[in-house]
Amino acid sequence: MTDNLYDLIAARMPADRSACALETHDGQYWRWRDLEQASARIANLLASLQLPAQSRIAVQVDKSPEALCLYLATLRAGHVFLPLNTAYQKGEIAYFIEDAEPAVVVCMPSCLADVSAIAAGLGSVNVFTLSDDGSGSLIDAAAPHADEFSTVACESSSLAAVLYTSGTTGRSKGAMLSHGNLASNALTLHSVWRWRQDDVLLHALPIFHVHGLFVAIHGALLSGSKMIWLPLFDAKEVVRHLPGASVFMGVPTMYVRLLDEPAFDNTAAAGMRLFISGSAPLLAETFRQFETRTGQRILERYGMSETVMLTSNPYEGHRAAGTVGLPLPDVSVRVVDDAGKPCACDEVGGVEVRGPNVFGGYWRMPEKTREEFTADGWFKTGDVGRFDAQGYLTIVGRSKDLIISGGYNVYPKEVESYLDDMPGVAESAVIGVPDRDFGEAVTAVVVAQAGAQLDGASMISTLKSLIASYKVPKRIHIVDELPRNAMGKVQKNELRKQYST
Ligand code: MLC
Ligand code: AMP
Repeated sequence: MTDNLYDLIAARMPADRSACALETHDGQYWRWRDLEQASARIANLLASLQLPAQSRIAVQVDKSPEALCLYLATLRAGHVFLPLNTAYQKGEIAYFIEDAEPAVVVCMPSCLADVSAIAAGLGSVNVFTLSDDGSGSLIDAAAPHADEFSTVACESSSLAAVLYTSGTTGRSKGAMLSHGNLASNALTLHSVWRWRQDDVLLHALPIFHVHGLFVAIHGALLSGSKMIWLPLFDAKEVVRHLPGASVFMGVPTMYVRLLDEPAFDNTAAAGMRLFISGSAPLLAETFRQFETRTGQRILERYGMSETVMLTSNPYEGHRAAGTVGLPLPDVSVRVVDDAGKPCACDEVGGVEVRGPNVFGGYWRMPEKTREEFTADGWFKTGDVGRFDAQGYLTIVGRSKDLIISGGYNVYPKEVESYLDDMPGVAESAVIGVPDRDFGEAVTAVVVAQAGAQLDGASMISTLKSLIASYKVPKRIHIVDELPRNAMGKVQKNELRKQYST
């Protein structure tokens, strides 16, 4: 056995490979053997392409069991998985493909023409399709291949995945995660959340981010536990499947929507062992309402693409509303002041982390990587928090100009750059305002050029053709000028106060 993460997964599959690994909302039944064989066929296809080791395999596809097999196949073949949000538009995809230089791109059939055009400009990129029903040229091409595959040996430091996260400058950065990063974090979570083989994970998250792909899927795979696989989050569907499940993971928006669902009550949740929340702050109010409704206390944890998971409220012991809990056993977390000196208890400062889970750096951005680490090797998360006397961490804000909407990160700078390019726009400021459903709602405040007439609604529809719809402001306010401080810097705090209703 090598340090390839797939070896660890395979070693922990149930001995009985005919047991159910995954069941879909529409009645598909995948045995562990099916996952092994389907991923082997795709791994053999990748091997037949004779790609250099550690080639990037870029994937922008809807959620399906075959997409999971593609992830496993990429690990098995020693390549690097590069998942992309299905909401990304053509211009965004072009950036990722040009930056990551993947050897293979697997896309939704509806995007084939655009992706092929982008790929054609880059030389030898293999393009395949995979649709939400699991059909596509990828599966056709893999079908004749053998359903056994000898997993490629990897070091713990070998790259397993690149996850793009937007940057404060507006340019997305690819966080490079190794087999060792992913394995160590998955094993730690397996133990702290007391995963069991008879658990059933109700999986309703997207699989192109850390939460749905690594935290949720690795949790189930490393425990040999079955997953119930929903194509997307729908509160009614979740309630319908809860009686067959024991673990659920979601972003706070999902918990708010579940609480809005009258059928969601303590009977529906009675068989559940664990509800976990993360990716964005869970309001203490949501935590309390959830407990009142179901008798269960949501376990909140905290992490990010660059580090996978960092802290968690305890499985046994006090789950403190509004906190993200305690550092995971093998993760070091500190809160420091502006001079880098550790803060005292209850003092607010920057959150920094170190551990086997922390990524190796940003793809082809050595400068940026250096900036984000301290001289003594701690990664600066960009989150601001404080520890209490019991060692629980509370995230109180962010030093990075970032909006988190429904668990998706939106960097204002990126949206502002698209707004500023629009005819008639003099300048813009993008802020997050509190929103009951999404936590924060992206909102833009725009100044028109002298004599220009701007129409917020048509600007919104133009933006939708350019960027992922979750980044598009829900509202655009047209104003005469933006508030500035003495240094001439736009006062976003003032705007947030003014436009928070
Ligand atoms: C969808 N929309 C959003 C949105 N999601 N707008 C703002 N923020 C979001 N998150 C848009 C849609 O495009 C649509 O626009 C409109 O809102 C209504 O869509 P909807 O049908 O209500 O949305 P839905 O499809 O139900 O999606 C909501 C959601 C989804 C919460 C289920 O956003 C989601 O799955 N979020 C999870 C994100 C996630 O996995 N994050 C983990 C990152 S990893 P229009 O205009 O077309 O009508 C990470 C690390 C860690 O952060 O710690 O885990
Ligand atoms: P991403 O870059 O998409 O992985 O998002 C990571 C960011 O999400 C973190 O840096 C935090 O700002 C935020 N985050 C994740 N989990 C939590 C949480 N439980 N509470 C508050 N913020 C969170």
